[in-house]
Amino acid sequence: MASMRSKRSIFLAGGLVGVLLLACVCCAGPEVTSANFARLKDYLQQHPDADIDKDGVLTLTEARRHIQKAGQQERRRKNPLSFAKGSGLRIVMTGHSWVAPAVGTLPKIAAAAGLDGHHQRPHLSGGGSGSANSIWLAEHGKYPGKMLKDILLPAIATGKWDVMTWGLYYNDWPEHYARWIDVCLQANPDMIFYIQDGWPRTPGSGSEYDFKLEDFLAGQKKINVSCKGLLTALNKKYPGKVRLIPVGDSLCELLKLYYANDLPGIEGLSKHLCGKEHTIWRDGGHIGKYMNWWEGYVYYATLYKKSPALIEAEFEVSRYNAELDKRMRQCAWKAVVNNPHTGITDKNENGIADEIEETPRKDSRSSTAGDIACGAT
Ligand SMILES: [Ca+2]
Ligand SMILES: [Ca+2]
Repeated sequence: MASMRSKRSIFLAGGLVGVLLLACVCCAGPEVTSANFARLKDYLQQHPDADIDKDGVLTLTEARRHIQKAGQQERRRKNPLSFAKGSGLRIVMTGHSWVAPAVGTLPKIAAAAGLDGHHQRPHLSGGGSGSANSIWLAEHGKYPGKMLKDILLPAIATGKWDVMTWGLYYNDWPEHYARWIDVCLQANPDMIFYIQDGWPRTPGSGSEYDFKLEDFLAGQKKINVSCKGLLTALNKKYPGKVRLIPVGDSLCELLKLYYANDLPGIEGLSKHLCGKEHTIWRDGGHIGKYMNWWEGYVYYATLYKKSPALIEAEFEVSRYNAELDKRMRQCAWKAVVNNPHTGITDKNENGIADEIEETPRKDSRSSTAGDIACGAT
């Protein structure tokens, strides 16, 4: 109950500051303080510690700082800065709306795989505000129009995180990733880094029948060229440290099946074009219903170096269509083992990355992994 009151207080205070900021922008009058604004006066009475210089007057700057601090404390109470090492990975994550689906499903997939101690600490934000550069600025209170939001940096400083991930975005250059990497490696030299790439999208309008598989594959080819340049530059500076989460290649594997009429349960390319519910995309860019599981599988396959086809568990998507789920898992692993920037191979095709097998055996093919030809070619 006390927590609810506290959250409500923070919420109301946040609204209060928003109103005040607007007032300050609109009016070139005297400084707004508790001496001339009743709501600030009320806030000071409720939170006497907000008066930083103890002069008995609460300024707008003091109120903002107090609200920021209360927000940080609330976030840290809910999300500890560090965890003991288990069999799972401890992952700090940035990204945007194309990253968010996997952030939601990966913990459930990891738990179903029997991993304990899988922890995620995401700092996501929509569109360009979710880029590696933007999240860095937000964590330092330098993102235009946004309050300081230091979610990841205090956690990274504990040195108890294993992996950091980002979602590829326009105008993120190697130096934008490098400053994150430097901070991470200083705290934990064993950390490994992953960039989730993008995928091709449909035009905003038109008929689905106008789009050809070759067009999507050509779009992905361009994305792969960009990724190659980025990863090459970063691995030159941090040898073997920066890898790819190849969602783009994997989505193309799903598209190949779709165009081969072998993607059960998927009714169309994009909901905004065909009006159907179960589609690859919902608006031509963001992925459709249940595709969040597919993206989580790609993350799992890359980070844990195992095929999600080896997990004996049902999820929401498998209950919708078990065959679709099976193909999603296969397409995740296929892209991961075939993309050179993941660092993963599976020569004996048993669904376990060769690098984590103690004694990889040739020709010991698993019955559960690799038994679907994922893709038309
Ligand atoms: Ca004061
Ligand atoms: Ca293997």
